[in-house]
Amino acid sequence: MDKKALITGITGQDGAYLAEFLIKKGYIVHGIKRRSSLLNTERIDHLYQDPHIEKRNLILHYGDLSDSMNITRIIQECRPDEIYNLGAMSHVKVSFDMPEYTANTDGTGTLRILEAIRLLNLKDQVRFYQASTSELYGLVREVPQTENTPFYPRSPYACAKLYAYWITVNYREAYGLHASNGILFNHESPIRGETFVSRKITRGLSRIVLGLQDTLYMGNLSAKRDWGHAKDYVRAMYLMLQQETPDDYVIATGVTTEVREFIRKSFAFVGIELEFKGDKENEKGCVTSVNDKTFIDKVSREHLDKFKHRLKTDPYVIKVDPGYFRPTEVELLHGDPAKANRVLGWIPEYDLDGLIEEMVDSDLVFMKKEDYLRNGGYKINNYFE
Ligand code: NDP
Ligand code: GDR
Repeated sequence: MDKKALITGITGQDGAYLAEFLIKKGYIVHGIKRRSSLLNTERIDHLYQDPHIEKRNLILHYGDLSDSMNITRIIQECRPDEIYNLGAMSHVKVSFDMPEYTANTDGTGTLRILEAIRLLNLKDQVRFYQASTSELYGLVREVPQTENTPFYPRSPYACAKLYAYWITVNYREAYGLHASNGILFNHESPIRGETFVSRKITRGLSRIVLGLQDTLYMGNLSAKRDWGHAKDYVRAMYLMLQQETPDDYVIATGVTTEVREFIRKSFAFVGIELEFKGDKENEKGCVTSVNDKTFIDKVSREHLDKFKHRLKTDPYVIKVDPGYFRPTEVELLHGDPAKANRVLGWIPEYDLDGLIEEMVDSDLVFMKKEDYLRNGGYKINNYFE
């Protein structure tokens, strides 16, 4: 019999990669999607099958983590072997604006699933994965962070995820549930949400070199993150649920990099050298040189001429807007994945340069399409945020 998995948050970055990964392994994947006024299944469009086909390997259910009856009914109907709880209000900055909703979805939402498993008497049949996060370390107590590093959350998001972490541990200890926490450090990809810093940079850069935008406004350039590729990270989620014994694992690359350096590396992929001048909210990223050949290879000759023309009057492509600062910031994350390496045999395949190159290339393709449409007289979006 085919194994069945249920994924909350299937329409998000990780949900899409995980669904693809599990389908390739022969799973029947059930996913929970939210009702929205616009279609929200773009990331899984290539996996989505006509609902009229009888035998499908991807089945979607309308639902929401704030609705316990709905969650319980979906679990009862699909009786999965594995549940991956990836659904969340996942934006740290936005969680300061929506703390109660974040607690309800990211914290209590996890409890709703665990309770449904218990009430439906499925605790011996279901394995549960909780999407925990390096944000739990917040104001870090040690460097690098391991499974034993104490938590110090710094946002409503992290506080909600702290509850979800511990309720997962509690259901494991109290009821013997096969429940594991993946303490995942930041992971990105070409389908990362547009307002997370990595994607904001690769999209902004693509728009700037194509002349669709002049300046990219950023927040805290000094924050350091341990960035990996989402494809590597969903493999780790799967591996956790294949273990005999449930446990909690740090998933990270072991390398930490400043936001400023992520920006510099991204621009370097299209042949642009940047220098940062000034400090705090007055810091700016200034173009100091352009490698014509790289720029032409990645973008085009026509755009090179326009870009150089623009530099004559304004070489500053990055500026800081304090509106993007967070009331309490997580300045440094740096994970130690030794346990995952040892126990799960998990080793990431991507490094940061490979990740950035894939993201820049993908966003250039997308923005070239936008440029083409604009030149053809069609309306394109501004993508303000
Ligand atoms: P995304 O923001 O890309 O996806 C979040 C998913 O959750 C989307 O499918 C979203 O639906 C869904 N969702 C949001 N609110 C609800 C709700 N109330 N009920 C049901 N579903 C909801 O996040 P990622 O894929 O990047 O992350 C996956 C999980 O991993 C999240 O829990 C995140 O907090 C956690 N995490 C992520 C890390 C990362 O670096 N990416 C690192 C560590 C943890 P919709 O598409 O409709 O918005
Ligand atoms: P994070 O990711 O908060 O770590 O949470 P994000 O990419 O939003 O921020 C990373 C760091 O970059 C700084 N930063 C900016 N961030 C954004 N979004 N926009 C900016 O303009 C900007 N400028 C600087 C931030 O201040 C921060 O220090 C992500 C999410 O996926 C969570 O769900 C997940 O749990 C953690 O990663 C691990």
